[in-house]
Amino acid sequence: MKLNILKCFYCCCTCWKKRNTFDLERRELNILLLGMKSVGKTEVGYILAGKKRTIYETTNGVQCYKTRLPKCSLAITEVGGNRQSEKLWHHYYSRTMGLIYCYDMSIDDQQLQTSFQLLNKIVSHQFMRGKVMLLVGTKSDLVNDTIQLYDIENRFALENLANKYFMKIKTIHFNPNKLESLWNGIEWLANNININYSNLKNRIENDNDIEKTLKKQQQKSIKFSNRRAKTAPASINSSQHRRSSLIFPWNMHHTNVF
Ligand SMILES: Nc1nc2c(ncn2[C@@H]2O[C@H](COP(=O)(O)OP(=O)(O)OP(=O)(O)O)[C@@H](O)[C@H]2O)c(=O)[nH]1
Ligand SMILES: [Mg+2]
Repeated sequence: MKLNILKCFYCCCTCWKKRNTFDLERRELNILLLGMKSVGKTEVGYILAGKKRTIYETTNGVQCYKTRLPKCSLAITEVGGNRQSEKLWHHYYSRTMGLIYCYDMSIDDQQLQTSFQLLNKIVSHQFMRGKVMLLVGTKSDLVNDTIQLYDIENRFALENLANKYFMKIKTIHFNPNKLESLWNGIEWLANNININYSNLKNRIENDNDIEKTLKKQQQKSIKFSNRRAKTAPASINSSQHRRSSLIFPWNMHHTNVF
């Protein structure tokens, strides 16, 4: 009897251990890759996916990259940085676990400020608060006097930003000829997500539910506002009342780079 109990206990422990290891191996972390137009998001994405880049076009819509790390894999989603694509960024906030935000280190001060204003807008969004962010200063190979990371941290008060929105932020330089810093940053990002994985997963489920409800309400109000008023003059053509074609992410151009 005693032996049976011991056997059973041993079996349960092995199963539990196996299940946890298996779960960790299967883990796929959803990461969002954002930044202004031409800052180098696609460049970073291709390097992380281990693919050679042959097309140098701007990203219109979405591009996905897969990266395998020792303990998990990353599903990285880049959304283009042009004005049209920028409007779609928020559709991806609720399902993301971490953010890679790129800014160009070779641009002028005015554009740098714009880039950080955009970053503030992202992290203040209700679905992005409390998440992990890797801040990547790209094109550092193109500037002679590379801006020091602590200058960026001080100038844009990144510590305050992290405290205000309960985030973890790490800043790195990206130089396509020296990739060590990028890989260290990615490891940091993955580790921090893994530490908080189950909480983040629950949070994402909740946020997705909230987003669905908000979308339903929005669609209802669109339908309602498109209804023709009974008092409208007969000359108003019904086609004028047709629902405008909305831009939703599932209608967009979508490319996978695996
Ligand atoms: N020298 C150098 N060139 C870079 C670096 N990062 C990107 N580039 C170049 O900058 C150009 C724009 O880079 P992309 O990766 O296409 O920029 P993006 O952020 O994806 O741009 P959108 O998709 O339009 O939002 C390309 O010609 C890249 O080769 C870098 O770190 N160093
Ligand atoms: Mg791109």
